Amino acid sequence: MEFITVDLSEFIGTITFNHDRKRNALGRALINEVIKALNDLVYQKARVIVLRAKAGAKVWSAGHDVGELSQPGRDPLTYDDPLEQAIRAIQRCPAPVIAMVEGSVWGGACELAFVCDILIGTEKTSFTITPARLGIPYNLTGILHVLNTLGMPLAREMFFTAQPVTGERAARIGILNHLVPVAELEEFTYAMARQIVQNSPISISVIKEQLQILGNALPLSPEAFERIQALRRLVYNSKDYREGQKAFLEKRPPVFGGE
Ligand code: YXS
Repeated sequence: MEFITVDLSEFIGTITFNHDRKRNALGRALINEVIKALNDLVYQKARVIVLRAKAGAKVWSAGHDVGELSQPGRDPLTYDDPLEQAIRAIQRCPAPVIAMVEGSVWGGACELAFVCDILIGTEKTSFTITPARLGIPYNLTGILHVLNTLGMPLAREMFFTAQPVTGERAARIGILNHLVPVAELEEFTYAMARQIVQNSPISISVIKEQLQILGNALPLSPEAFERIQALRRLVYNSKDYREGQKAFLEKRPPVFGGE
């Protein structure tokens, strides 16, 4: 594996992001390795999987690889986008996935962390939801995942301001299951993983899937769905979408005109 490392010990799998050069950006190649690792670990009877960055990481993941976002006029977050595939792989994984979040989390990586079953962070953890900073409409399932995790007031604040939420606030409002000192993060996370390993894997996998089905059960009329797709097309056909990516690649603040 080029962009991650994988380990399995005493029924506990570990997937570690290992692409510091791009701050663990979620490009297609890295995502494909994560999905393969999840499948391999389940095949090898892992009963819980820890998803993490390397110890001491300042950035857990910088989110979707901006260089791989679609050209203007095309949907940037389609069903088959690698990030969406990774999100579904975590949701469908029969073993609980614990996000051990050391460092800052950006954009689509926030959603990837939010769909993990348990999130454990430190005072150095932060979450920044960035679509509005890049002129991106985000997508329906992603917004549902964020809404389910944050609730409406915080979801609005994070989407509209694109400002970081600190680990301390994330723990206080329930995004993080636990906030522990950096020095204790690994020990605390793996102690919880060992607790899970002692329980019935078949019971846990069935309860996980029931929670998944109920968590995503929102009625949506075909008309509402079509309206949402039309709204999203407005954004990814906009000049703002072009400007968001251009500004990032030119390492300058974007100048949005709202059209
Ligand atoms: O210039 P070089 O070649 O050295 O590469 C730099 C960055 O360009 C690269 N890099 C990324 N490349 C592609 N996609 C990314 N998301 C990304 N992030 C970083 O990594 C090299 C080192 O970055 P640098 O120098 O900025 O590191 P730093 O330690 O000073 O700052 C770390 C970050 C994470 C604070 C900074 O890299 C950053 O702000 N990255 C962008 C975070 C972001 O806006 N992510 C959202 C991506 S779009 C997304 O996830 C969804 C589509 S959405 O927006 O809808 O949620």
